[in-house]
Amino acid sequence: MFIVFIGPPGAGKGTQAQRLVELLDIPHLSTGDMLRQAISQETDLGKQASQYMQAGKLVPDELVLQIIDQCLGDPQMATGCLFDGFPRNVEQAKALDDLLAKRNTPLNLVLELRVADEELVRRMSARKREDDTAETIAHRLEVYKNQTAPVLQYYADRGLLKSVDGIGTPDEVFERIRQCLDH
Ligand code: B4P
Repeated sequence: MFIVFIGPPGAGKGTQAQRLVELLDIPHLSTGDMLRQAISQETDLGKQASQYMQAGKLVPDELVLQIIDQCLGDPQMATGCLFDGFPRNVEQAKALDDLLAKRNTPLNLVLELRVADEELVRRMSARKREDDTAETIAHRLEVYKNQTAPVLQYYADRGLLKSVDGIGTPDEVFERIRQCLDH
């Protein structure tokens, strides 16, 4: 099963993704985690990605798509995975369609996690990650509205989108996600 997990920054995608991959027993592919790992290991990719992440911008598509293409080549990903934080713009969504079509493995479901801006700011401010300064958070919310929100329409038009209320305890949110999967 191939699932895409979309939501604004700080919505709790990473938090819920960990539970979801355990439940479904599929690999977890988080572009954010992979980029942060590349930065901490000071790889070429990390050096290129760092300036964008610090500024709250999207990392260029060609870098992100290289990672995804490489990961999808792994036999562990042959029958499914959870894409967490990817795709983040319509170009990435189209590129993912092409990559999956080449492998004859269409996307099964797109889950949107919905959280209001005030709560997002509260969660990210409490997290204190390097890219969670007030200025960067504000920019990331803008980027989400301008570049990532259109991806929701892209998937809604294909009948793949299901939306989940992300307000509540992590257990409550996960229960809603489980109900979505049951349907
Ligand atoms: P990501 O790593 O994807 O992270 P995120 O959107 O900031 O957070 P997430 O939604 O996973 O929230 P979390 O569970 O941590 O992106 C970081 C950056 O990487 C981007 O800005 C971009 O620069 C770059 N990037 C990544 N993918 C890219 C792509 N495809 N293309 C280009 N650039 C890309 O939760 C947030 C906090 O809330 C945590 O502290 C958590 O404990 C808390 N929380 C979670 N659930 C909660 C709940 N129910 N109640 C209260 N608190 C909760």
